[in-house]
Amino acid sequence: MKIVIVCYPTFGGSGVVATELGLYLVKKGYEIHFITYKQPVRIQNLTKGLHFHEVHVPTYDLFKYQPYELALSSKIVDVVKKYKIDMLHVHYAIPHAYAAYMGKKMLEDEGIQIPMITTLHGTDITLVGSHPFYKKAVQFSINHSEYVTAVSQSLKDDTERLFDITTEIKVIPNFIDVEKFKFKTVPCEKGQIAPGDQLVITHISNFRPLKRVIDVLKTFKIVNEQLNVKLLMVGDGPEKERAMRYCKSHNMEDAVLFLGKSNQIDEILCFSDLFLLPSEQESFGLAALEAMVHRVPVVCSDVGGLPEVIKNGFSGFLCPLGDVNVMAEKAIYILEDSERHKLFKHQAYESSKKFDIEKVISHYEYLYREAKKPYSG
Ligand code: GMT
Repeated sequence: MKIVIVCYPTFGGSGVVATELGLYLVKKGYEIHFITYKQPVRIQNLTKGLHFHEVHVPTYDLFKYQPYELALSSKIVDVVKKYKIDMLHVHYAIPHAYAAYMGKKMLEDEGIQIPMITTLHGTDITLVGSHPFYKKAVQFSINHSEYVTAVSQSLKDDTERLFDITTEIKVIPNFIDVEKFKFKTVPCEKGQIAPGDQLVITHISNFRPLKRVIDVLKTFKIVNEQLNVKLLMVGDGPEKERAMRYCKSHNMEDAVLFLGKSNQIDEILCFSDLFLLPSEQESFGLAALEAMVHRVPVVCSDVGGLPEVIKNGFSGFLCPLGDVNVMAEKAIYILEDSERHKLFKHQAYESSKKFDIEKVISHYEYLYREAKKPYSG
């Protein structure tokens, strides 16, 4: 089957999910065509069956905003026709679902019918999509997709609460290649970061306000008063400077390392002892799942889809949003006793198996087969 995947090419969760899905499908014999404005970061080489088509938007002075959706829908039309594509799978509703719908309509005009699957990832619904400026267009493109998927039950519920949805939404969670992490293939060179028996707490995000990075620092500060710990802050974004200023004003500069955007997430998680994710909203929490597969227990806020990923008291703890005292208490509980810590590490890994790539992707494959049926004539 030949599938076009439209996604963001960046480090963000939706782009990672779309890219890993495409790469896995290629291994299974599908022909995958990524359409986006830059080669996705997780794709190093284009191999047989794996294509990338760049959406180029030339700047023109008349436009205050360059019309990316137009260029994207035209590119979709070209690629579908040239490669005889069977299916469009768009990740993140804005503006991808809208642009794909336009592409689909243009193709219909030429007698080409193509089904479209839209995968909702989170902020496209909860933060941006439901804004009155976008709501009508997002709702329209969701309702005109043949199939719609959401990455958690919580996101499905949010979508149905915030929009008038007429298409059934199927829940297909984020996934991880558990087999790849079964044995530690990368050497965990913890010594370079944390000397002796110092414990490493990690936070990875895009440092947007909803990630509440100051809560990470406040929680860490309490833990640091009782245990020998170091904090790794991985990623970059609007709240990073504020976070750095917080560390300076609280004399935490030696205990907190800001590593910026990293290509070495596996290496970092390999020597991490605990993961903090105090987000205000998280439709699934792919970063938490990535931590778990590396045997890192997670202390996070009890919001969105996180309770579907973290089993409270087993793979980590779900805490009231913004309650840094409870988060610190739970982090200390896990870390202070090495036997208990070992158990939580094992349980975090065991919990990650529920989201193994093999199991989850079969749900997408089922949808592809279903969506193709009426069009195969
Ligand atoms: O918030 C992020 O980390 C980025 C964002 C995105 O859209 O790329 O992530 C969203 O999609 C991920 C993949 O489905 C989910 O795991 C994240 O929980 C979700 N983020 C939020 O809901 C805030």
